[in-house]
Amino acid sequence: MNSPKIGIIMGSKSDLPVMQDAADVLTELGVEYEITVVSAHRTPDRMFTYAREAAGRGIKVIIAGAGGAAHLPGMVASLTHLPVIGVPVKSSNSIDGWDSILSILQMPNGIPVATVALNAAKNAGILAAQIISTADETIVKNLIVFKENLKKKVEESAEEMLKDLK
Ligand code: C2R
Repeated sequence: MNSPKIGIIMGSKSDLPVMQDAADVLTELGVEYEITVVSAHRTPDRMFTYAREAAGRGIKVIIAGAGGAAHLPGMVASLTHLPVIGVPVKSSNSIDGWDSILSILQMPNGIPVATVALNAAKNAGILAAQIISTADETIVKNLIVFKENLKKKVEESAEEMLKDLK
């Protein structure tokens, strides 16, 4: 078994129902990952250690999900040179999701966080796999199959719709 290339972190275990989608799509794409809870607010020392040590452990991309005053992705990005993908989570303490989105999206110049749509952990997983695939032909092949299946599903649903309308 290879060492994990993607680190999935989230501000609370309550984010897991959303963040699980990132883990599931990475499994489908054949990408090793690790997954844990790290909070900038509640566990600042743990966040500091995680962000500072991730690259040394072989992590290539970090996916960070958080809700409400979602400072985790940006703070992690400030502590590492690794690309960070932020997942805004519509959590129990989020007013309407915009708070999570804007606190991850509106980063100052110099510290980017690649922000996906609200609760879009699946896209974060796909994007992380695409970044890793620039140096891994197996993942390129898996991504091509994945995209081909997406296309097939749409074509099949279009055919079914046509049959239902007849
Ligand atoms: P609880 O359910 O544990 O109260 O957490 C979490 O990501 C979660 O969505 C509620 C929400 O608080 C968020 N949280 C953050 C951070 N730590 C926890 N946004 C952080 O450091 O950014």
